[in-house]
Amino acid sequence: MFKFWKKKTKPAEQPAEAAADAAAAADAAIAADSAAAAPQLVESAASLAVPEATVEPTAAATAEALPDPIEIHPAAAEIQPEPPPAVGAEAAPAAEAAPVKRSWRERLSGSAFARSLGALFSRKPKLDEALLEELETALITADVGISASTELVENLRKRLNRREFDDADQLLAALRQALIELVRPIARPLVIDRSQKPFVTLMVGVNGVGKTTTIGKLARRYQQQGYQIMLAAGDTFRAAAVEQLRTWGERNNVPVVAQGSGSDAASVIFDALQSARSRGLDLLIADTAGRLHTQSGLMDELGKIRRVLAKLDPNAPHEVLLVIDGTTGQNAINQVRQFRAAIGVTGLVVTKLDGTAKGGVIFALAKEFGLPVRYVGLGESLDDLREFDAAAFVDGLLPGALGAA
Ligand SMILES: Nc1nc2c(ncn2[C@@H]2O[C@H](COP(=O)(O)OP(=O)(O)O)[C@@H](O)[C@H]2O)c(=O)[nH]1
Ligand SMILES: [Mg+2]
Repeated sequence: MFKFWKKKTKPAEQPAEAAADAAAAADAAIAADSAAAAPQLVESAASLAVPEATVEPTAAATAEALPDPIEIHPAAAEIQPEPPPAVGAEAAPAAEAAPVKRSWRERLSGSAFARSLGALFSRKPKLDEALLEELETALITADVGISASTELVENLRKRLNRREFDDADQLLAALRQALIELVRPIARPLVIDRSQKPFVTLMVGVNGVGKTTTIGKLARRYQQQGYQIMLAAGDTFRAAAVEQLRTWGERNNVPVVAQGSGSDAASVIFDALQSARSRGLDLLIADTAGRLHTQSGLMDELGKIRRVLAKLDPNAPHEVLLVIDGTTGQNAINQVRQFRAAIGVTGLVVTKLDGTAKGGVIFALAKEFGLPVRYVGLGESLDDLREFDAAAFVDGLLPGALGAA
């Protein structure tokens, strides 16, 4: 289980964080643009492999008003991420290599979707209009959205009227098929284009959706697949966010490019791209802030990140992953609209589908946008970030007897 995001901010970081808040209030992230023109990197890397190179970043923390002093670990330039320890599997199969991996059903069975459909079909309902209405209500209240729910049920109604179903189980099987067809087009995994080096992925999304956690999981996943990775701490609003990523990088032997909180996100990410490129790394994953998504400040910042990256690589970012919290319901639709307009979105990660999520939001997103869902979060551990699998997902939500019956 990842603990790194829970790490407490060091007392020494507080002034920087307070400054960051003030800066945020003044929307100084943009204004600080010119001040950050000659950015200085703090990199935390390879501290596990090369202990003597470790330098406590306390000097940086006390620098307050000034940009952080340069602190580059001597070893950082020579980082050769170790081949994955015991995980021998290459490429795609590595994702499936976890020994004890909980099933999609185990993870999704607590959702409102699974519970209400389970209750509905377990009482062997009669095939009639009342069943269809109950089904429609269950889908809508499970976040499937009015439009997708209505269409799904309307199709079932037509087939019912054509007497295609002998019993409720057959109707359920037809629903299963329709749900899979709805999400299959968006089950498109992220393919890393090896010709783009480094392949730049930006993580965007509102606060608390799971961006930083997901970066940790993705970095591990790709590291295990043999990619050389760098992270950029582009959520500069909060000292804790920078620290979270930095600590994680130290533990996992992944270089992290960071500046103090309150610095300019675009320049942090720009520097990271330059650095990753000069070292010939494969992947750069950049964190971004999630605050103020309803205001222009953050959206302007994201637009600027894109413009600045394009100066180094006209194709960067190669992937913009919008992270959506699976428990947000229909507000997810607004979030996609806003982030799409601000920076463009090439893929989604839907987190927290375990626990209190109602489960249906992916169907609503599929119907509304058709954007690929690259990954889903089914829990907090590394193995719980899965490539989105349409059939496994739908079967995790529907009553279990289906296949067996
Ligand atoms: N249950 C569950 N919790 C998650 C998942 N992904 C992230 N979280 C939790 O969501 C919280 C916020 O995550 P964080 O990465 O800090 O969000 P950020 O603000 O977008 O960077 C943390 O407590 C994570 O453990 C998931 O798939 N399932
Ligand atoms: Mg974060």
